[in-house]
Amino acid sequence: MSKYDTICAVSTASGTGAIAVIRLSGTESFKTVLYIFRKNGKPLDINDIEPYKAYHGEIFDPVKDDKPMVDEVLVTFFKAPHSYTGEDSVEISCHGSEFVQQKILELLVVRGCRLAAPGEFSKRAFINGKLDLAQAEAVADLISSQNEAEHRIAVNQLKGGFSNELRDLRAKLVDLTSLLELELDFSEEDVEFADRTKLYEILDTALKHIVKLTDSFRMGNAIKHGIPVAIVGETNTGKSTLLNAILGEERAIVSDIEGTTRDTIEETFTINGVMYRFIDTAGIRETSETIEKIGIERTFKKISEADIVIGMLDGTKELTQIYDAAINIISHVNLLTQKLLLLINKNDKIDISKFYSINDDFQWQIKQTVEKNIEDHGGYMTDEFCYSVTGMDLYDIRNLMTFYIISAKKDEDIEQLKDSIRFYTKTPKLDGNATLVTNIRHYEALMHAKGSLEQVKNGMDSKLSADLLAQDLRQALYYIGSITGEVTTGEVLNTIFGRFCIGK
Ligand SMILES: Nc1nc2c(ncn2[C@@H]2O[C@H](COP(=O)(O)OP(=O)(O)OP(=O)(O)O)[C@@H](O)[C@H]2O)c(=O)[nH]1
Ligand SMILES: [Mg+2]
Repeated sequence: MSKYDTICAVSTASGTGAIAVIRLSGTESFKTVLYIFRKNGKPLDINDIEPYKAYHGEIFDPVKDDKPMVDEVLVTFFKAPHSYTGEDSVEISCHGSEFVQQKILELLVVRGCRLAAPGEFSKRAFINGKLDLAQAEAVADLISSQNEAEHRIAVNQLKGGFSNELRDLRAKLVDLTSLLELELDFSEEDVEFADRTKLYEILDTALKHIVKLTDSFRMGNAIKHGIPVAIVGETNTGKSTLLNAILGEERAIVSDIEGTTRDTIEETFTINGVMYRFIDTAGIRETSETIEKIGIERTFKKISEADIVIGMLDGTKELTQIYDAAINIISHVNLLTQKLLLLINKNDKIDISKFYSINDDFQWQIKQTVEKNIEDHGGYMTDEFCYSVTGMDLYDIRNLMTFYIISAKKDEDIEQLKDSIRFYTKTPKLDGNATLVTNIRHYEALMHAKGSLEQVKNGMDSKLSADLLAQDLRQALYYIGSITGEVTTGEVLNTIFGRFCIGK
């Protein structure tokens, strides 16, 4: 299989649409199409083709005696290197019938074209230097983007914003390496050319830069996959009912049997342009049942990964039980980094006046739990701080139990809840140039680079020789280069492009 063979694929979504686009790329693509294309009943001469112009005509079957028309089409020719792949390419816009699409592909394959593998067009664009790896991955992100924030990140990455930042970073580190390597050449003479203070300075800026990028991953990931909102609480509190109500569909099974939900159920939902990932979890209770136990372990894992935790409490229970359940939930979140919304559910079945006079002892316990939580995570409670992490002031915390008394079965309560969720979400400030890392491959490479740079720093602290320092620096350079594909292996390319769809 030569890198130069000509490939073809349907590039539009599979199924029947008004039109479909079939794409070809490779040295033979013009010739192949001309063999099955006629304009005004006549074939076109390859030398007369004007690229970037749409030709109206017919695809016909040249093998059959009567040379029947297959479809009426528009054909555009792209001359290398000015095409997506950097090779000669052709796009055939045909009618969207699946039969027509398959028939045209068949005619192309009979003429020697090969069906493209997933992502092969983008892979060729990368090999031919039209896109770097991060940009090629941005193409995939752009195609799958579902909201404004996702779209903006993908466009920025596609335009090369992220790649440029990495190039700057790399340039700094290359400077550093060459300074150290200069010392190597004179190692016999035991001199230090590279000013160590200057080295520390460059290293620190590079590290800061990397940390900024890796820190953005949590946000980037939230934008790409939805901000995680875990719905947790004891069994039968109405968690699944709430999930269904938010989504407006019967996604999770609801029943009055305790322990109905055994596994986590995740579904995305967009509120005011921000995508959330709501996670219904197995109800927390003491159980000896193995599978349910695993489910509950997952619940705790989901709590720790969520940005927002919705703690469901059953309002029909005894006050003391509700308080205990609330305290249990509070103690499982990190109020410094996570938002907690405690909901007392089933208000349609209770007399809410029972919450008006809260038992002092329990108020005090809840306040203690909140304060301890914040202190445990290295924070300090002031009224202002309390508000910033919980969205409630100290007074509210003391009266936590009177806060959100809702019914998961009442539409107006659900609408209010959605408003609160939106209100408590710190939306990322995304100016057009903000670089957010959204790709796990990039994140891992940056974390490795960070590790290597920290090694260099430690090495300098303990006065390691220049050659050992340079070795770690080269490692860092390798990892950064792997993001844009400056250094890469065939295997890595295959995994990356293999995740694309065919025709991309
Ligand atoms: N009256 C009333 N009943 C509710 C409300 N929300 C949920 N329920 C009922 O409470 C019972 C349990 O609801 P689920 O949503 O299955 O509870 P869950 O928390 O998911 O329970 P597990 O999956 O067992 O942990 C069902 O019978 C629901 O119809 C509510 O606001 N009012
Ligand atoms: Mg459930």
